[in-house]
Amino acid sequence: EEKTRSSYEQKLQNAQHSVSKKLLETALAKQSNLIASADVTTTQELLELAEKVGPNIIALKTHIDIISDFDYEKTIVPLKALATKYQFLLMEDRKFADIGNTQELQFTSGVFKITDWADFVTSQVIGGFESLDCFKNVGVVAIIGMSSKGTLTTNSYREEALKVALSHPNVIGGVSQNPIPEEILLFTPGVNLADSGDGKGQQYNTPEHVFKTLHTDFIIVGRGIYKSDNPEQASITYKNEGWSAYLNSLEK
Ligand code: BMP
Repeated sequence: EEKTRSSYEQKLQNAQHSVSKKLLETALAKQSNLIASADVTTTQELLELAEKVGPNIIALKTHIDIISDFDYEKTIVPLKALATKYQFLLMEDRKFADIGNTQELQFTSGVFKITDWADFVTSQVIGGFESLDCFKNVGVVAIIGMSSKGTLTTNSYREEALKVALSHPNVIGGVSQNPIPEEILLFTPGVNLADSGDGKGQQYNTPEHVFKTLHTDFIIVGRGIYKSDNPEQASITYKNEGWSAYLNSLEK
């Protein structure tokens, strides 16, 4: 007998962290489990994409260090305004992977000052439990397993990574291509309706597949949206596909 998943309402009742609550509330309010990955390289492209997809997403995932003309006032201030206008969260996919002290500096200093604007960040857990202590004011999404071919996140690595993630109060979720315990939220990148890979190691699944087999909570879509001829329409398609795949995964 196949195990059923918990609904967003059930997860919201059990959520401890303010960012988990905000994500689940936003998902329910917008009937969306879509996170758009904004892997564009200029401020203008970033803001234009946020404006187009904002109404349909629960979070915008950034790689802020690929923005070639980054400027806090011109990039972050208007991005935050769009996040407020369209009610989405900002997820900085920094994938911290160092000792706690260095991560703290990378999080708070430099030009990006991630701590000032990100609602939640991604981090490797390879630095151990205490390396995550510095992310006090945000939620952390721990990298448990990667979507790329040949990744070193083996079964035994994932098991150990999960122990860190599940025990740390700053962790709200995990990135994985495998099911994880329901205490934390599951974020799944590598989602695309048209392609099975990108020729650079990325491996894609459909929304239907990841909700049915992984019981994921949130899908992360990059090129499927921002490379599309019509990103706004593509965000609606992924939003609708993701939501109906979620509803289907509740029945069993
Ligand atoms: P795309 O849909 O264009 O392949 O983009 C996927 C996004 O998710 C990228 O920003 C990538 O950095 C991120 N990602 C991933 O693809 N696999 C992982 O295991 C973890 C990620 O954060």
